[in-house]
Amino acid sequence: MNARYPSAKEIYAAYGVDTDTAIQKLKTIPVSINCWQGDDVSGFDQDGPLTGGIQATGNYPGKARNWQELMADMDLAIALCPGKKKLNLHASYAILDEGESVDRDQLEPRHFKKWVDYAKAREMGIDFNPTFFSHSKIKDGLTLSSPDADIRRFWVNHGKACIRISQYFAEETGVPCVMNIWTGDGFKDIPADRMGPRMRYKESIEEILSEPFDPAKVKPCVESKVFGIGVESYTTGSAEFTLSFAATHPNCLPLMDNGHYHPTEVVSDKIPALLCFFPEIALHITRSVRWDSDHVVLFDDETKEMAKEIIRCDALNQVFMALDCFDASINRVSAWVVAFRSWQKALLAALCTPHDMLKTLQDEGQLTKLQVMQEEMKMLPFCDVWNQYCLECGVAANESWFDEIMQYEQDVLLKRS
Ligand SMILES: [Mn+2]
Repeated sequence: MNARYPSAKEIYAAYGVDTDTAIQKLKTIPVSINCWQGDDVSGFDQDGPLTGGIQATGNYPGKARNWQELMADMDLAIALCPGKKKLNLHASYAILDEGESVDRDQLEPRHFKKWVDYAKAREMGIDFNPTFFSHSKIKDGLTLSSPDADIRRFWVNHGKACIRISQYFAEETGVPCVMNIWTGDGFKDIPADRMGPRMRYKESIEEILSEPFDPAKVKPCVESKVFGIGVESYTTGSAEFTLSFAATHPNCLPLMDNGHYHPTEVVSDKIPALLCFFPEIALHITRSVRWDSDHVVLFDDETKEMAKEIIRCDALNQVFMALDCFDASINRVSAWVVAFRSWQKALLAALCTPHDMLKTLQDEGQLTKLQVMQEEMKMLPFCDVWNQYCLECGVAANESWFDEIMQYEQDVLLKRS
């Protein structure tokens, strides 16, 4: 046991917080790790640039160039993080045989068997994402909302293929698969028709969801966005569009990416708003700096506040959590680790907050004392609880994990040219 833990436990207990329970609880909460942090969202099925309004900036050496390297890098990241993990894949990470060529509308479960084997060996479930970007069949920046019926057909078929693959993931791993639909569809400049693309988008998603699936196993989501690079004036899948779609389509969840809103909007406030209406919601946890920049998640105020809302609302069984950040300017394995550990810290801090006491102060109108207590909670010895959690999970609590990353960089990453 961490020498300072008993004292920290006692201090928290005085506020009615059982840190042992918090630690045990956190070990059971799955958080999805996005595979695309390892290769700057390149995927394995094309060599072109990243399109669809997203961008990975930086050119740090050592990017994974194939599935073997990506899995090896992810293994190191996983080993350095406490807590329960889930794997988050994009369809562009299908693993084809040597010389095999399969377009995205023809993908089958067998193209993901190696990922299933990988996940099962590590006792992870799998989340999935059809890939509606970085592909030649994006016409004038549009996929599911294109006026071209052939283009829409291709992408609808891709979505349907992904439903079948998601069902396969759930059946193989025994864990429900969250399947997120996001497209970068939109316009750089002022459109002449805003509703037309949205009506086509609506019909296309409905067609994708007409593919049979077990809603207990496959959780389709729709993710909104405010704008993208080169898609500044209009986004087909806006916040209002996706939220309304999810609200009116059973078995479809809203997914909120906290980089996909106006900079002064906060997802921490949207979580409880949506939980008033949706039995289940999904999150992409990221950090946007002035735009949807997908910076590495940190243990910062809004990250903490998002975790607090999930715990406060007693919604751990209702909120599917996935990281969605990617930074090509720093060591990519370290980026994975910092992001995952930051969200773990946020969850643990939330689990160690005396929510009932604070809620009572609010309900009794003791708002001055509420402010005092909220500030006081920031000074509790959280670090000692974190250390104990990491100790129990068999990972380093302090920055010493970084030594392993640096060793790996020397031994492996820098040898990739
Ligand atoms: Mn996202």
